[in-house]
Amino acid sequence: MRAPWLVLASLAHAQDAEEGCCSGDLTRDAVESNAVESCGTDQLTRGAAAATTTRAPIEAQPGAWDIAPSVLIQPGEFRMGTDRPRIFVDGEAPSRRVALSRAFLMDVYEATNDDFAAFVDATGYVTDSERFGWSFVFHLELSEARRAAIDKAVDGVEWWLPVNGSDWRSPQGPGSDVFAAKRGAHPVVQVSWHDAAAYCAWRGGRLPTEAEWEYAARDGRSQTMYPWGNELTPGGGYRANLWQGDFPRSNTADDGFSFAGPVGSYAPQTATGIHDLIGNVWEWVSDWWYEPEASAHDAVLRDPAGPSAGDEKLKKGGSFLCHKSYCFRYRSAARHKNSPDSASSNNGMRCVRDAAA
Ligand SMILES: [Ca+2]
Repeated sequence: MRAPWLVLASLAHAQDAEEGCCSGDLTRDAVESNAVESCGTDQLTRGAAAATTTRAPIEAQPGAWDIAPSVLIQPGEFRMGTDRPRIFVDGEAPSRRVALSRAFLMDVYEATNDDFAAFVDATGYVTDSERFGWSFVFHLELSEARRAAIDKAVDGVEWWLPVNGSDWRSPQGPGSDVFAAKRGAHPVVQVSWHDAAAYCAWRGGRLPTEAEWEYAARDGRSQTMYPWGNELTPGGGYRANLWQGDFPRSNTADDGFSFAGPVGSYAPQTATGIHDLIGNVWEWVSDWWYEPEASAHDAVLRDPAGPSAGDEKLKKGGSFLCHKSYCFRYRSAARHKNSPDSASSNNGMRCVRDAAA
């Protein structure tokens, strides 16, 4: 049975971690070693035991781009990042001038279970979570009996539990089939960066760079906190699926959803008509993790795409687990990371495509 001290420890950690995070730090190794002390899901990596088999390249399927609607984003300049970082260690600062030279199409919605099923049906693709045989699930998404049967956790983020049999089709493990539960319009989760990149390649697109993602999210308002402005709930209305209540134990779900909800459940977050950039699920972007150079503040960076190699991939937007008390990462400038084979029940993606393609 799951020891109560683990729950108590997690709550104490949450209260102490003003700059903490809700969906980084999840590594496969962390579960086995039980020795990682930082927070969030970038501890949720999987280790090197599996998923080392080389996959066949994914071919773009003609017409697959059009299985989901997209909008045209025109090229332009903006200030990326912020000079008022809320989580300094995440490399939110400094702001820097960025120019994007090419127009691109961006998915209006996060990729859904229905979308991902079309990809799997066409290619027979096997995700990293299926190869490993398990993935990470937020504790409240499981029944008390299921939680009690799991005797492993990650130090500091004990609300993330390794669940055998959890994958994109059954994000909370056996018995949680998304199609049986009519969750086809929910964002696909339990997908690694590898899986996300493969899906976008099949669509004839790619993952956005961090710069493209943030440019689309800023929507011409160069330094606002959120895509729609500086107020989280303008006029009292919710614009994103986040966490209300006392993380990680009590979620009042005032925004309508305790966990991930159907894509497009709120009004578009940008004038271009894009939904759920902030909240619902984290979105992988193509860049390897890096921290911006201070010297880049006044230089114009053209089409930045991050370093050529690394150990962890960037993700943007925050998720339904984000709360200001613990994971204030539901902002346009916020960023976080995970190993490219990690997957969790609050991480998905959306794709882009060069407009000229
Ligand atoms: Ca919510």
